[in-house]
Amino acid sequence: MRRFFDARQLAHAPLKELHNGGFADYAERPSRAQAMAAALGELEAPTDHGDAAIRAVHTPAYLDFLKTAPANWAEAGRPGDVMGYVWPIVGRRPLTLRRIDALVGQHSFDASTPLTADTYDAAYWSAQSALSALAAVQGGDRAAFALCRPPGHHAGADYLGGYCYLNTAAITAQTAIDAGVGRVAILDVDYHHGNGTQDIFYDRGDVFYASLHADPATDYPFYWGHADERGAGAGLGANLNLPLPQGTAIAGFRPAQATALDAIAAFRPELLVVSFGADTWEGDPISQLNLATADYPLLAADIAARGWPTVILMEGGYAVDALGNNVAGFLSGFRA
Ligand code: Q9C
Ligand code: ZN
Repeated sequence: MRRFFDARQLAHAPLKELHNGGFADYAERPSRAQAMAAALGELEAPTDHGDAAIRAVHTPAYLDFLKTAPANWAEAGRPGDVMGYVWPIVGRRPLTLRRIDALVGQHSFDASTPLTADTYDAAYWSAQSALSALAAVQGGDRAAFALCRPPGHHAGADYLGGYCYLNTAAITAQTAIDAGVGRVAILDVDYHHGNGTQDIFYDRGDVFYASLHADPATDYPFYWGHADERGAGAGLGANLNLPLPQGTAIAGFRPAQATALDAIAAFRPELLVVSFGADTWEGDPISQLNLATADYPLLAADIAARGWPTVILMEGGYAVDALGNNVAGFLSGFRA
């Protein structure tokens, strides 16, 4: 299986995030990618596909914000990385504001996703890795992997959050649709609900989103991912959330994944995009599911058995020492 990664993805390195009432070292750190790269061996540099695919998903105002916020923040005398500290509550009237402090609140939903001068470039190359994996599959490969970092599934059309800036899964799915693929399914098996991906395709019938994740009644991102969110308009029925209780192990996870795969099969996708997170692992420092390293090849084999051309994109996973084995295991199961 071809695997894509660009060294420019490493430059994004925020210092701290707000975590449980204090500032903690940023969990989505460059060493994650280095650990995965060490375990996976040779990785291919992506082709630069340009930014049309990024602009097909994200709004012009948001992309402008991502590119200009770090300089505007510094100019306003704000030390450190760009991070929101005031947000418009739901229902607040739309306002056109220029002040950087207000803009960051309008384009984010948490205080754990700082923006640095290197962020846009790293996220751009993360998206190019995803697009290169898509190109491999469109070229006839059965499956391909992109070591996306920063991750993407929490980013919406006009907002960042959850360590995510550009939604790589959405960019991949939309690019396939624009190339003439009729139906794309996204299977999200990261620990967290992929709120950004859900939002982007919520009223669309051509992209099916299915997610397994810790119940948002107890877990981030709280405001999305509940079982009664089933899509809207033309997308009604094309969104499937399967929240799992904290502590769920393979005995609960595997049948839930089968439920998601059955729903995807009924949709008859021409392409599958997998948002893969290894933060479902039992030792993950910020998560509460109980998958073992040996479970990942099995879960991947269950997906592979369905036979759909598949683009696998990296999302979360924060136990840096275990990450390489968990990701390599998942990919090995897919090959089987
Ligand atoms: N105190 C991904 O896995 N932090 N993002 C939660 C809990 C945000 C995870 C704070 C977790 C985001 C891609
Ligand atoms: Zn996650």
